[in-house]
Amino acid sequence: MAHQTIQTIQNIQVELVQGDITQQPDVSVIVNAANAQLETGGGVAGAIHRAAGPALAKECKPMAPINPGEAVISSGHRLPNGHVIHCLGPVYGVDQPSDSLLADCYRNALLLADEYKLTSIAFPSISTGAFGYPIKAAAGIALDTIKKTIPHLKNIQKIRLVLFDQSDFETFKKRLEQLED
Ligand code: AR6
Repeated sequence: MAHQTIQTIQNIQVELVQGDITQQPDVSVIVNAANAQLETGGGVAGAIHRAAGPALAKECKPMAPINPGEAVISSGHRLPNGHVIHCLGPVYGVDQPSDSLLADCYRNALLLADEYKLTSIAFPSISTGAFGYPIKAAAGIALDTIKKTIPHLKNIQKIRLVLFDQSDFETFKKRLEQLED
């Protein structure tokens, strides 16, 4: 892996990697930056549905629509991961308050994975593509929420953030370093 950084918070490993969310075979569940209808879309959702195959959209259909901040779980189908957690991020400046709705995504996904007794999870950067959330603010919310949720987790041992672009990876890395203070 080209770029990777690891920090341990209360015995849980928090990792940042630059890469593709569909190429994380060593985690139990990956998170989808979904649309409300849980359909194939662009970006992360397109990549996940393509890799999982059409059975994923079929399984998700009865769970749709979901609301901003909500998380629902499905199986992983042809993905190397057993499960996918689908989160609807806020459209920046439209779904309000965007900051707490984005925090809800990370918290709800972590608590849902933990409830399913899953031990490792990988997130993309939710809302920072088509939904327009500024990356620096989104990185702060993602990492702060992960840190605040960690004391409530019983089963998860590893939390990975997968950043597609090198500049997004660097932004998250700076924010993670600030968390150590
Ligand atoms: N792996 C990891 N990160 C990725 C990948 C990938 N394969 N592809 C893109 N990213 P987006 P959103 C990054 O647009 O903003 C969809 O069409 C990307 O660089 O996937 O929550 C859905 O159907 C960006 O930083 O999610 C929804 O309608 C981040 O992932 C809508 O877009 C999120 O980009 C959701 O928008």
